[in-house]
Amino acid sequence: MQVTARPYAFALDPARVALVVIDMQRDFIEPGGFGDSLGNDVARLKAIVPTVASLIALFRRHALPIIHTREAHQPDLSDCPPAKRLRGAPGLRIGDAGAMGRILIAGEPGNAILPELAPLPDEIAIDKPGKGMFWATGLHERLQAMGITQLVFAGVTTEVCVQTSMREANDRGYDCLLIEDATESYFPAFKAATIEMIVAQGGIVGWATPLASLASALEAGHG
Ligand code: C5J
Repeated sequence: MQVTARPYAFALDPARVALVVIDMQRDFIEPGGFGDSLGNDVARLKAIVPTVASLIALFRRHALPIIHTREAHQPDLSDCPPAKRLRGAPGLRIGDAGAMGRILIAGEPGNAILPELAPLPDEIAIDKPGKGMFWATGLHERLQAMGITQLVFAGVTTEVCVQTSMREANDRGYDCLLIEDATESYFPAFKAATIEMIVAQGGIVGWATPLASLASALEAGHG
C-alpha cells in the first residue's frame, strides 16, 4: 500500500505498522500548564488536537496498534539525571511545583494525556524519562514482539521528543512516517526545519506526509 509522502512514496504494511503519539500531555498543551509558564504559545499545540484525534480514530477503525507516550519521571526523581533536572530556571524545573502539580512527574494532573486523546485500555501507554521513547522504556522489545517494523509519528514537540524518538527508531531499523499536521512546535521555524531534516538526503530519518494522504491510502487499501 503506497502512501504519497516526501521524499517519495511510503510503502505502508498494515500488518507491521503502529502509531506513536508522543507526549500529548496537559502540561505541554493546556493554558496554565508547564509549557505556558515558560512563556510558550500553547495555542499552537492545542490546534493540532483534532487532527491527532482523527489519526488515532483512523488507527482504531483499522484495528492497528497505538502507542501513547508521556514524558514523566518517578516522584523521587531517581530516573532524572541532574544534567536534565538542573536545566532551566529554579522553580520551573522537573519535580518543582507547577500549576498542575509537580512538573513532569508521573501521576500529577499536568502529566496526564489530554482527556480527548486518552489511551484505551488495550493500547500501550508508556512513561519515558528521556526525550526519546526508547531510553529506559523497554519499548523496542515490545514492538519487536509485536512484529512492528514501521512507525507512524504524531505529537509534540516536533523538534524535541518527536524528532528524538524518530531518530532513535530510525537507528533501530524502523521505517518512520511523520504526520506533518499531527505534530507541532512552540516555534514554527523549528517544526519546518525538523520536517526538512527528516526527509532530506533521500529520507535520512524517514518520510513525512499530511494525515489526508495516509487516510486515503488506508481507506482505499481496506476497501
Ligand atoms: C519537551 C517534548 N519539549 N515532549 N518535551 O521538553 O517535546
